[in-house]
Amino acid sequence: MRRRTFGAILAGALSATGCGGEAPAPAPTETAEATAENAPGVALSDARVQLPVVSGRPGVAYFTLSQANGAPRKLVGVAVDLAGRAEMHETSGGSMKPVSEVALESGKAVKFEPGGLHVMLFELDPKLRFQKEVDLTITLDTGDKASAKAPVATVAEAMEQAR
Ligand SMILES: [Cu+2]
Repeated sequence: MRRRTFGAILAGALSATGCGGEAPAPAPTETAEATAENAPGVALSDARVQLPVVSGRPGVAYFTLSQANGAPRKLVGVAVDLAGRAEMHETSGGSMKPVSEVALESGKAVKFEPGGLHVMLFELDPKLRFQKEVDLTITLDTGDKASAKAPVATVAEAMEQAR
């Protein structure tokens, strides 16, 4: 009985330290083995972050996500280190609106790129300006995640690279 209690306390302590001092994550279910690196069948590439011209304005992030196989999935969230909040948006006809999910299909790539789908980054940590790259993490409707290193560029640098 005593052993059991100790085990439960230990498990609680471990899960609390696993998420950086924030509220403990919900107990993992059947996707327990999924980590930030192994959303099955999904490839995250070409991730990049662009800082705003004027500090205090939102930044933007782009990436390509593709699904090699399996049942259709949905992209439901994006997070970028040192950005307090990230929102998926879609530009069409000169204006943009928030998008809550993006469908993924086997064999197709979804591109977040200038002029189309993009991620707006709000509440930027001033430290972001001094990073060469940060982690960009996507979340699927299954709860699976995938991460990639996203180089950080100022708008001027990004324009230079695009020439
Ligand atoms: Cu936007």
